[in-house]
Amino acid sequence: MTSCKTANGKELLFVSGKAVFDGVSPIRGGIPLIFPKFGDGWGSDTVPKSLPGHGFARRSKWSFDVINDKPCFVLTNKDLSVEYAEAYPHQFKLVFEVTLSADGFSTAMYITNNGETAMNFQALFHTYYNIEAIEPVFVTGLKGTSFINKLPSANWVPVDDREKLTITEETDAIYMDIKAPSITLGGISSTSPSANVNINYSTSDNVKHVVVWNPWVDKSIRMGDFGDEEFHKMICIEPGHVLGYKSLAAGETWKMDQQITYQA
Ligand code: TA6
Repeated sequence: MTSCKTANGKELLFVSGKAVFDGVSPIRGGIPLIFPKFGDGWGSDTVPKSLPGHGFARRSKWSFDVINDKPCFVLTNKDLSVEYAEAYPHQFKLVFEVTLSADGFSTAMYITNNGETAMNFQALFHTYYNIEAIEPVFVTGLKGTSFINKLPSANWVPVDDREKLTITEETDAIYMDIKAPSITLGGISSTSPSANVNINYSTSDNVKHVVVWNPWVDKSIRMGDFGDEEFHKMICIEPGHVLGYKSLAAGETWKMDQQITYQA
């Protein structure tokens, strides 16, 4: 999903001007669907290291379908390349749904284990939000939440005590067990200072992990499919299950969803 405009024409999602649309490379922007792996480490050791970073779902061709009268996109293990199927030998079905509303949208992903044994995975919506400038942007709803700071030079910060998280350097943090009912992204519009995007999300087992990411200067330069200055125009707020892994029993389905509401 690479674009969603509100009824008054506000584009909520960011896509890099250098994004690649060759059908195999991950698209730099929109909502990359992350499965079965987010990253190595942090308890994800049972998810094969041979899989590419952020897994194969965002690199695979999904098919359109209508299930229970709802349009959706489907990916199963039968759709995988030999390489990915060998690296992740499970029978699974992913169903991705988008529901539009006048002031936003929601996305849901249903992950079903169609095999005979338990299936371990991580899953996340890697949502890129469109902003006018990074300086005024802030995120609320993370206060009181522990987070892992993924940057090599950083240390573990036990709890974030900031009412408003602002971005003044490369930011790559995995927040655990979000306490607030929703996360709010503010400062996104110079013409409408009170405008914000409200992000509410849930999972079947109510796990609440959220990654906040902005590559800032140096990482932007290192990313070939991202403009050197585009860190001014985006921030990722990514809900999912990425600390440790989810173990899904045979025949079970796990749901992850996010509701995005634009408030002018
Ligand atoms: O979600 C944050 C993150 O894991 C960052 O560490 C950064 O690597 C970003 O994802 C982009 O990853 P990608 O594989 O899309 O280049």
